[in-house]
Amino acid sequence: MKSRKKRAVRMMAIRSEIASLLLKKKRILLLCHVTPDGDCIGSLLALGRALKRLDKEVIMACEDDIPSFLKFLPQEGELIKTEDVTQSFDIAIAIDSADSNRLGDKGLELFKTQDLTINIDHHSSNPNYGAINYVDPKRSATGEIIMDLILDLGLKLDEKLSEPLYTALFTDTGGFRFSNTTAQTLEKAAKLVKAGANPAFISSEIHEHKSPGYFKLLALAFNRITLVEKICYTWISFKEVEDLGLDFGAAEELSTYMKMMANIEIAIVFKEKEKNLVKVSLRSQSSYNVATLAEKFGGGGHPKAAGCVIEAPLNTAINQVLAKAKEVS
Ligand SMILES: [Mn+2]
Repeated sequence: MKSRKKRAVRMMAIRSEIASLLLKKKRILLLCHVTPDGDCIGSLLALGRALKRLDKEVIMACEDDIPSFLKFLPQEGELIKTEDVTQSFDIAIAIDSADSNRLGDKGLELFKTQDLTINIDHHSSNPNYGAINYVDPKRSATGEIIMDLILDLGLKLDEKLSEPLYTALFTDTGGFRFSNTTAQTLEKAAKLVKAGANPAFISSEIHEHKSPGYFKLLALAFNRITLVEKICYTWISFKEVEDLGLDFGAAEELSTYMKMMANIEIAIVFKEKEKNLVKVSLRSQSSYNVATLAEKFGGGGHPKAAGCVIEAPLNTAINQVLAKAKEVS
């Protein structure tokens, strides 16, 4: 209990240090990770909008395109590509990025070359790569930390801030279903709804705008689900994604569906991004720690949800992960 209290005090001290730096400095760069998700885009937009209200010069940048299910969040031109960032900043903040490499090539270069770097995240595998690090694995989403930070900055939550924050919490908890959902998460979600976030609208934007191709892709993947002992896996090739007119970020929740299968330990989705580049999504249904497995391939994440990228043909990647999966438990 004592050490838990000490930790909470230390975390609060780091947060207020970050808040006072943000109040002092003028030019701030916010960066999210590659293949951005609802937590990083939502956190980025909420913090960026908050800082603009404090008359800061804010640039919000992402290495990759925003996936279609999150296009309802940013306003036109609000979020730019890292390759279009030309100015320099007093502070660069990495948001929700478990590792500095997750910022992308250009993102990492931008991050490293600014005066002060801050790393705000909730992945336990985060190696504290910033000059200042606020990494709290007890939070369901980075959005929880950003919400506290915005309140520390003395701002009031309204619809423009609460919509992206609610999206962050909602997506990283799988709609408040995953084991990372805590009383604190739900209390925060309730505050966000009171401040103007519309749960039905946000949920519908995220889940109910699927193209016919999306269902065809799921059908392909479901059809070839394979069970090896308590491991359930499937795969998708980049050609299939392309032929259905989808982008790489499509069917991201495939691993969540797979996890619904009874009596499995882990679910794995192998998704080929391009030739010889495979994104691996790992989900645990048990005490099996998938972050440990992901780390063996240079990836990371949470004990029950993790991922890695393997440079190899699809078949080789599958065999490598299955072989290692049996060593971890
Ligand atoms: Mn997250």
